[in-house]
Amino acid sequence: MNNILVPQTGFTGKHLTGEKIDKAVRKISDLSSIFNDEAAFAAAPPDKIVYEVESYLPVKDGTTGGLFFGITHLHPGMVGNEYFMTKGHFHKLADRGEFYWGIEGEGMLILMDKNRKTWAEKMYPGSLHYIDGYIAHRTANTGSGIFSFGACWPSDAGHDYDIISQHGFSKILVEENGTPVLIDRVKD
Ligand code: S6P
Ligand code: ZN
Repeated sequence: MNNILVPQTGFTGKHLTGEKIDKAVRKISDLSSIFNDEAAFAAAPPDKIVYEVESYLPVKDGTTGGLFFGITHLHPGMVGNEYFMTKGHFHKLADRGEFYWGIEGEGMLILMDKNRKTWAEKMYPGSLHYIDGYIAHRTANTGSGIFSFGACWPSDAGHDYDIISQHGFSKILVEENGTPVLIDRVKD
């Protein structure tokens, strides 16, 4: 025994391999109250996959001082004029930050502070994004192929989905004349 170990988990650049990988799939039917256009949401195929998340969770959820590492793959598509997007969340321990980085395809990181001020950053292969604590975050696929990005966050951060599922972000990302634009969300 020479104390040189072979890692049991790998990162191919786009996918995670090996042990302790958690996989989650989110379909249209899992995303009620996320999209603004309720009629378009009701007409969308419920079994269509919107995004998949692979996460390497080397320590127990809630552990102070540990880190989690994940890759999200957002499929291309629209609900009405809104791009396919993730649910979005604040962290349960609200001061916990996170890194995101673009791997493949084109997307947008949509951010909102506690005062409901919303802005967005373009994501593309090689883009790097620091998400400060107390900032809600969600991503949207603005391209025509798969949009994949990486994430690294503290293992005690947790996820608070309730505020977003009840009140949304104050702005939504829609396609206008083939271009993504962030507009005020007016619920009819
Ligand atoms: C976790 C990190 C990502 C998201 C993933 C799906 O803190 O931000 O791994 O979980 O992109 O988004 P959501 O909003 O459905 O968790
Ligand atoms: Zn997060």
